[in-house]
Amino acid sequence: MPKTIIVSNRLPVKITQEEGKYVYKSSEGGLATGLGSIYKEGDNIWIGWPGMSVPNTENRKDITNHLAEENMRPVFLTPTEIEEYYEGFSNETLWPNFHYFNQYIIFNEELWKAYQRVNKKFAKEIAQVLEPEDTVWIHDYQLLLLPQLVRDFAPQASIGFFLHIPFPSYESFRLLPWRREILKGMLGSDFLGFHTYDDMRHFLSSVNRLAGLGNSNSRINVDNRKILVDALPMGIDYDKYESAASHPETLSREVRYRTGIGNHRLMLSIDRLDYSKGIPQRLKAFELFLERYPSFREKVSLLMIVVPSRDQVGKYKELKEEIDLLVGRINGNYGRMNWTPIHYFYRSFPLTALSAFYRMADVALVTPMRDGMNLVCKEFIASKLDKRGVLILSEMAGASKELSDAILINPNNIEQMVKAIKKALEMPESKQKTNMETMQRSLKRYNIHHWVNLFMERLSTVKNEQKALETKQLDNQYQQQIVNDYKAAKKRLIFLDYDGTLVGFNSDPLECKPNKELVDILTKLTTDKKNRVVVISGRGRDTLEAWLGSFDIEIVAEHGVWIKERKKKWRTITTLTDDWKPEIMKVLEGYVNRTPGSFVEKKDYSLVWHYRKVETGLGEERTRELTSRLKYATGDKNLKVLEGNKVVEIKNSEVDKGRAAQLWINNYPSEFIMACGDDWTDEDTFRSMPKNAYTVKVGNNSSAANFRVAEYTDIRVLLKALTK
Ligand code: GDG
Repeated sequence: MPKTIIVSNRLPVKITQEEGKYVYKSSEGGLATGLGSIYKEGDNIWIGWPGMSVPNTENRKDITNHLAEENMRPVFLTPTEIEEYYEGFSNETLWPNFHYFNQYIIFNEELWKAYQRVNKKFAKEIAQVLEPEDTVWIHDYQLLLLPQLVRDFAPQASIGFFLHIPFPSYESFRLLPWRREILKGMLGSDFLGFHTYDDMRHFLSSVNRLAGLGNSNSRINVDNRKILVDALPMGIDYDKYESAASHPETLSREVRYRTGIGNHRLMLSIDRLDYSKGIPQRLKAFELFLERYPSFREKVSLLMIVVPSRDQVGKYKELKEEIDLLVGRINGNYGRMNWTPIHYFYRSFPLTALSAFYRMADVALVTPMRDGMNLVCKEFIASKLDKRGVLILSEMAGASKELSDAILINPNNIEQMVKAIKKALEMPESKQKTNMETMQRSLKRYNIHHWVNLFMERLSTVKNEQKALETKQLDNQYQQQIVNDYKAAKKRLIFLDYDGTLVGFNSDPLECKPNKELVDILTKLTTDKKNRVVVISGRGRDTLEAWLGSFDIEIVAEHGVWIKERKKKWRTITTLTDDWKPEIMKVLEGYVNRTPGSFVEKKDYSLVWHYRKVETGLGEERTRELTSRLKYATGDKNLKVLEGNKVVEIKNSEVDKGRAAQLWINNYPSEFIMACGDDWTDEDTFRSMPKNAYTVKVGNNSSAANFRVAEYTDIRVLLKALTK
């Protein structure tokens, strides 16, 4: 039975040493809960670092055995690896870059090398347990290279990747010297999930600019493999937070805390110590609020939990000092005997304590400068059993895309935060309830289990799509099979695309004339009376006539507009009109005016806008605009708009290569049928072929063809083999 392998930097377990013995406590994190339903079943397994350095081999064995009982497998890291790969490259290079704190990035080749080494170490661990049909789900920024490393030794594996932090815009990401290697690592996946659409489009844009790979319908073609990218906001274990809010321990804590804090109204914030969380900005906003609205003094307190993190590292140490100073200043200036403005705790708490805080808070202040998602705001909402309470949420948190009923703020705008605090504290209860209900409904539905199922479903969708598109390499054995069938047949039908299939690409279109080798091949093919050879091309009929007219050959020109059967005259396939051209031409010329490097090609029954020479990205942007504009302009005209390789083509909707090929298939039944082509227009030909036909694709893109070769020269080899 195939298994699922979860991989993350940390295992969902906390190991401590008490009196020389190891004590194991399973982690209560959202991810661990959500994935619990997966990794604890059958042979499934979770691979990761156990969270401490274990130098002794015997101890490692003990830990490995103990964890195996819990379906976990440790990757042991040395103190240097932890320092360089985890604290270094992951947290001092990737973390600031992905959160737009680029001034904090450490660029260091040694740290990058350590990151590569440790990713390889994880890959080795996976290799120990991976079997051909298994699924691998890799998590987060510490393991960006891992998907490709796994792909290298298991080309067929199902590999999913989820990024828990933001993916930065191209302008930020490009700063990293190792940006291409990082993308290559990620593109080893079959499915890549991000929290928000913004993260996903930033990723696609970097892939386009740095790896030169475009996308359509959120799918990218990488090395002959289709991969899927999607926005998949992570949810929380809603039931857990809902039921914790009525747990007796939570209720008794609430009573205790109230005695300490008094009956003041309460605002709550909970974060790990990190510059991305916007803690000083929040404190300044609260200070300004107290200054500006004296009537709220002695009535509202801020309960601020900061969970200790990396406070020996320079930037974090400075941040901690800044927070301490601000809290001291505000409490010193505004505090009274019976009222403390800020209750500040630099420590972590058990779940029931958090739950009591969530219950007590009138307002949650979740104001990060950047956050992949932010689960605290979701937990606050799930804990509000009486539906009272207001969420103030930074628009820089992924969660803001889902929780539009919160008061959304820009954390750089202190004035706006001050107003939001006042608005929240004055919000009528009825309004609080309506907003809370809407958000609760959504979080209940899109909970952590939904997220896990959806991830798995998306991964298997793309795997199925890949299987459906499987195109075999045309090796010697298959080639021989084609040759044998060809020789045995009395009637044969051969469809050949021209550019890219019979000849290579050349920037001078006139250079594409058949050379001596091709003339020889076509002569042999067309002089065999058993053959009907149809060249089926996008080129205009004059050129094709001039180059191929001397052979006993049949021709389809302009992607199926014009056809020329043996010994007959050129004709159009149906009664076509071109009276639509002037109007569409005007639209296209408008785009040529605005887009240097682009031009329009005029054909008898189609117009093509080319943008090969336009600045990368701009052409694609214009294409989106143009195609949506053309949707309206062509709506009543029986035209279709097709996006190709750096072109947009508008043509009569009756016309495509497949329809033209169909005419021969119907009129000239043959025992041997073969079609060769290289681009998206040839896919129509492939799809129109009967089941017993041989279809051969040139190049790496996914295709409906059943065989593939690398270059046009391979087609020549095949055609020579047929006529030998
Ligand atoms: C990443 C992304 C993304 C906090 N203090 C205590 C405590 N917590 C719990 C909270 C919450 C979790 O920690 C923090 O969740 P976040 O979402 O804020 O951030 P991370 O998990 O660190 O980081 C983030 C997330 O991944 C998921 O994809 O949302 O954007 O940075 O669950 O309740 N838990 C306990 N005591 C505490 O004192 N028990």
